[in-house]
Amino acid sequence: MTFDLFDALPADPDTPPATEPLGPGAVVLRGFARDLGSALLQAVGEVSAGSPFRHLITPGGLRMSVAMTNCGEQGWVSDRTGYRYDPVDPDTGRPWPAMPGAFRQLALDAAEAAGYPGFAPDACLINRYLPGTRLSLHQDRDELDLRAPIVSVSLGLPAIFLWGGLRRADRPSRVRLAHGDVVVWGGPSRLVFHGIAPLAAGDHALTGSERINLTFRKTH
Ligand code: MD3
Ligand code: FE
Repeated sequence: MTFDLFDALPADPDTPPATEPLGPGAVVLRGFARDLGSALLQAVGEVSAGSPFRHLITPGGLRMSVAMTNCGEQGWVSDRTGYRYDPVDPDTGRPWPAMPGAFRQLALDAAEAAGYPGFAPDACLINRYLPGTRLSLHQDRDELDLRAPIVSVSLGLPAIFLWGGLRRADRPSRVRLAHGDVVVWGGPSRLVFHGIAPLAAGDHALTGSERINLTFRKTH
């Protein structure tokens, strides 16, 4: 066993990305998607050309602050009647754009790196944040198979992720998610309450004033 001063230096940008356990079944893969950032963002542009970003209405009648679109066989939507996965974009009347191959491969690779081999998502929800946009504490439980993990990819401006517990009242901890960070949530962490604090203003080289988040899910 050796220890020297190099151990105290900041990580070389070329070293493999670190994996940080976040909780039972949940890991942060720091920078896992960093090199893919511009290709992923270009694909987001193509998806949103077919199914534009929109502010969904919650069952309670509130307009969501985050703008959303989807790609893949299923898309998450909300309206006055409730939340659901739908194979058709209600705004265009057409199926959601196909999931780009680079998205599918990244989700598979990240899930495997986190210990969930063979992840085959049928939905990718794309969230767009501008300064001030927030996502209040919620659980994701509209998916039929809660054994599959969710893979999330952060692009553009950094955000503070709020990570609570299994009860809404559990006080959340705060985790900074930056461009290229990938988080895999499975096992006992799949049903934790979580959210995003209001986005701070900034200027990112690839997205300007935006944060984009991809969440890959197996819904059926
Ligand atoms: C933990 N999105 O779309 S991604 C969501 O950054 C959502 O846009 C946030 O929460 C965002 O539902 C957070 C991280 C995330 C996604 C789903 C989870 C964490 C999760 C599901 C269960 C537990
Ligand atoms: Fe969520």
